[in-house]
Amino acid sequence: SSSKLPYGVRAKNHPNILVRKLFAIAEAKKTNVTVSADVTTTKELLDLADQLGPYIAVLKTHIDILSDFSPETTTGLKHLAQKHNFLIFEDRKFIDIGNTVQKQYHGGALRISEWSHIINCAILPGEGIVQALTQTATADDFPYGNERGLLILAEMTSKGSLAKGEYTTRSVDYARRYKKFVMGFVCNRALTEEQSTETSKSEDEDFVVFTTGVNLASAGDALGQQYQTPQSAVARGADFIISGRGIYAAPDPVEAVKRYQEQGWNAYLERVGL
Ligand code: 5BU
Repeated sequence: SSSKLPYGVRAKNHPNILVRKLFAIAEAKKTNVTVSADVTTTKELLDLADQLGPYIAVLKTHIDILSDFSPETTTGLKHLAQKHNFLIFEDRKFIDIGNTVQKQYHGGALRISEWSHIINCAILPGEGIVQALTQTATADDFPYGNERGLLILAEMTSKGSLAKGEYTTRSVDYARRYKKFVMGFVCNRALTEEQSTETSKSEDEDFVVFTTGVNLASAGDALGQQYQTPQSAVARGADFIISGRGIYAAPDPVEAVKRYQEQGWNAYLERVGL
């Protein structure tokens, strides 16, 4: 399966331009780390992005937790993404009818489509949510064309998560149906062998796996979060490991991100046999 192939090979063959860019960044910077920058002021967010930028492939945001969000927040983020060569992933988890999510994604108060390369959605509303977001991002007048992608939230890390079984299988079905915009999944393992009666794996399919809940120092938190190490996440199929508090709340976030980078990268080398 594609998880045994080096990022560089996947970059060359991939039909989706944004995925190519993502794998090329990983290869160039030797990192599969996504930092979840869950701080609550613009200054903290931009400082973190500038400090950690050299060691990450993707910066994940929750833009709605900032107490002082303004256009300066996203102008700053875009600038730092260019300076350090990383992608931005707004973890907005769209979950509504198609007509609503189109307006939440493109336009609105947060203008997410303008600055976030990667977004995600849950499929609780059904296939229509994926169809609607794909329609917006592939329209002739959509200004950011090939530089945007969608991850389907196929599983969650929290205790008792209901994102399993048929929900997860459907996530894979919809990804296969809307490959133009869907680049992969947020999930806890490679889903490439997931098969339903409706869709089956195609020869050239190569979905990207982002795994959250990565932490070297802790097994979980008091609110149901469950952690694993970079090594175990990558061994189970993560192409990109997402860590928040393990990095930004460490005494020295730069020292921490370098540790996650090294461990995530070594686990990747081991998985692909390099
Ligand atoms: P942490 O500090 O590493 O626990 O932060 C994890 C981040 O990933 C946080 O922003 C969550 O909103 C996000 N997350 C998650 O923890 N688990 C999931 O299943 C998904 C997202 Br989807």
